[in-house]
Amino acid sequence: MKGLYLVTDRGLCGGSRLEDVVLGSVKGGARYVQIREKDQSTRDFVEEALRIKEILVPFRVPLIINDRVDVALAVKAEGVHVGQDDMPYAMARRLMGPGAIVGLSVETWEDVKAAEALDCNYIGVSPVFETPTKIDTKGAWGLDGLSRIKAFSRHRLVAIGGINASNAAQVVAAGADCLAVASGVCAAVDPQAASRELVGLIEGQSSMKGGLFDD
Ligand code: TZP
Ligand code: MG
Repeated sequence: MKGLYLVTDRGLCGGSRLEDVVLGSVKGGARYVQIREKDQSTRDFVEEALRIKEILVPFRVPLIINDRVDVALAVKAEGVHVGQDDMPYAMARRLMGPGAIVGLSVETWEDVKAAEALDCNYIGVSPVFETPTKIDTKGAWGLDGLSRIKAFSRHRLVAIGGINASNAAQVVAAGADCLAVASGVCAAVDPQAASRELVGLIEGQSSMKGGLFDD
């Protein structure tokens, strides 16, 4: 399984509507979309998630909600992504159910080791590179850290942080199954073209195809 995983950031969309960025990205081949909202009211978050879900349905692209299990349940999203300071993984899994996609960020080796005991659908290697999109991190894993996690972990790896067309192939070569990208798509002049380029780079590094639901 290889694929482009869009992580939304409304603040990076410039003059474009987030919905148009999402539509462009899935037309360009994004396989997963995570809505990440850090300072939006619950009402606005839920309404935005419903609008985006409608966009994704015809593409059969799963909707993943960052942090907010309540929002994910309310809009019947296919998944949720939790970090180490969010609702504990086991609680999120219990609420979302066994068929949902539940992803977990790993920021330290302790997180990577602890995740081995969990049935998460993937671990988010966070961040691979330093990025202005998220500055409250515990430092970057680098390609070397990513390779070491690949060698150690039984989980699929979603790499995130500072990934763009200039480094995507290297990140896949280092062991990423999916590339999660925010600014590289949201801030692009043409999100569809940017997504298509990233998908091409991922597929160029991979002979395998599939999805997070595939085993
Ligand atoms: N988690 C770790 S890095 C990051 C998140 C949400 C931001 C990724 O954004 P970008 O612009 O693709 O570096
Ligand atoms: Mg979080």
